[in-house]
Amino acid sequence: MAVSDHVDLPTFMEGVKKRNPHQPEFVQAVQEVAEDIFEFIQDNEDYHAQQILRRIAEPDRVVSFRVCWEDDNGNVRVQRGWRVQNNNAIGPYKGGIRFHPSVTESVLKFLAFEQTFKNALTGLPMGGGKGGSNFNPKGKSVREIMRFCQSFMTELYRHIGADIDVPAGDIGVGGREIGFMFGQYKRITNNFTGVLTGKGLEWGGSLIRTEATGYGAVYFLANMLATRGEDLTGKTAVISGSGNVATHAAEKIVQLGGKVLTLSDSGGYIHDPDGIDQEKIDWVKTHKTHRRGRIEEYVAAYPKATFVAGKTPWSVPCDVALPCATQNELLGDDARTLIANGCQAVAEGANMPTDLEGVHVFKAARILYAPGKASNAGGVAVSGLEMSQNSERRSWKEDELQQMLKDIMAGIHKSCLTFGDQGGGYIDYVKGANIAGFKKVADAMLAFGVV
Ligand code: NDP
Ligand code: 2IT
Repeated sequence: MAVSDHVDLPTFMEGVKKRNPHQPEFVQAVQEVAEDIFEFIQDNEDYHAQQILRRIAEPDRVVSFRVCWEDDNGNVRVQRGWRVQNNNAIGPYKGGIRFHPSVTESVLKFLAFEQTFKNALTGLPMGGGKGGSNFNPKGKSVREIMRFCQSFMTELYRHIGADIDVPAGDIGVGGREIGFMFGQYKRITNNFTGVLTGKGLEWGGSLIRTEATGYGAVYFLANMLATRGEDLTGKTAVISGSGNVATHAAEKIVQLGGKVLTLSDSGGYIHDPDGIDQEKIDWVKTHKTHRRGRIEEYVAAYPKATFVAGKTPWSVPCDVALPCATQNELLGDDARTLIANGCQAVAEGANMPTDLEGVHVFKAARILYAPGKASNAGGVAVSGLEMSQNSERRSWKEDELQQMLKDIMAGIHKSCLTFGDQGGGYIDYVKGANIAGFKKVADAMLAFGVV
């Protein structure tokens, strides 16, 4: 009998904590997965003996580097950059780049770990990775952002490649930053290749990549509601964030007949009882993305709305909730409040927005609750399609891509049902997503032996 057979969940987690001191986000992400996987692998000697979960929870490598740049006043600034290559069992490493002052090795390790399962769920051949820097884009000029992106890529380029590791955007990194980084990659390597996704349409990007994460999250939500014979018509939605994912989730909710009540940023949330319609969403997009404004200013443009400083929007009664800002933005008490106010379904647009206590509250209440690795996979899925288009030197039409995105989200939903159906009409989507994602990566790893 393999020694690892005797390791139970608490002992396993003790080891993870010991090996990753001061990395609470990473430990949290591993724990959430391990809780489901331990039960699943109980009877599977191979997964145990080959220590598959232990190996997935140890990144293939973590590259850490210095990023020097000059600000507009000629001051030398020094940031830290990372690329975490978590696992490439089923395809090249793939995952976004985040620029935010809260970025640490722990945050990027948790994101790369989650990405491994998420990418497997899409059905496309992509491994899991994540990168970023503690650089704060807020208040920086466009020239400063360009210089930073160029300096970041001057180190990153040696670790990535179309068949090695393909980064994309995440918090603080959108089309503009991808452009600066792609320009620098091409300048250094003289190689025009699909090394990044989220590119501009003129230089190898894919239609609907910008919309894909938010749209996909709402498609997933609609799939969940359909299991109970419901749809989004007339449903009220509370959404956090006001960036790429939040605004496109809001847009799709409105298109499917729902009413969006809130959006937020790190300063607080706005509540618009009339509903945030397409015209108001367009205002938010321009205001946040192009003018780099704050959500607080929404109330000057739409005076019936109120702004609540320093708070998240979970106390606003709603039918469905979509956390689309950042990790650990929805805590145990918030989950209890949502349920007490009658919320039926939660679909995560962000990565790990619900803390472990909140996850347990949602599970115990048996509501429709989708973890980010299932419901926000639409973004990376269209990134995967962008990679295919680049390899083939072609581009699909918008309606073809819309259909592919819908099909992929429905496929992920089906995988969750396969492994998460608990009987009595309850589907544990966390368990379903964890097991379905794990199984695909684990089976590939078994084929490769001990490497
Ligand atoms: P953006 O940079 O476009 O927007 C981020 C939004 O979240 C902003 O409204 C920002 O507010 C808010 N936010 C960021 N950090 C915090 C914080 N610490 N506290 C409160 N609010 C915060 O990023 P995205 O929309 O792309 O990403 C949002 C989430 O979705 C992230 O968890 C990301 O990992 C996830 N995701 C993104 C995908 C993508 O394709 N872009 C794909 C899958 C998941 P402020 O302006 O004040 O900073
Ligand atoms: O968290 C995510 O899935 C992303 N930020 C998108 C990754 C990608 O490679 O498109």
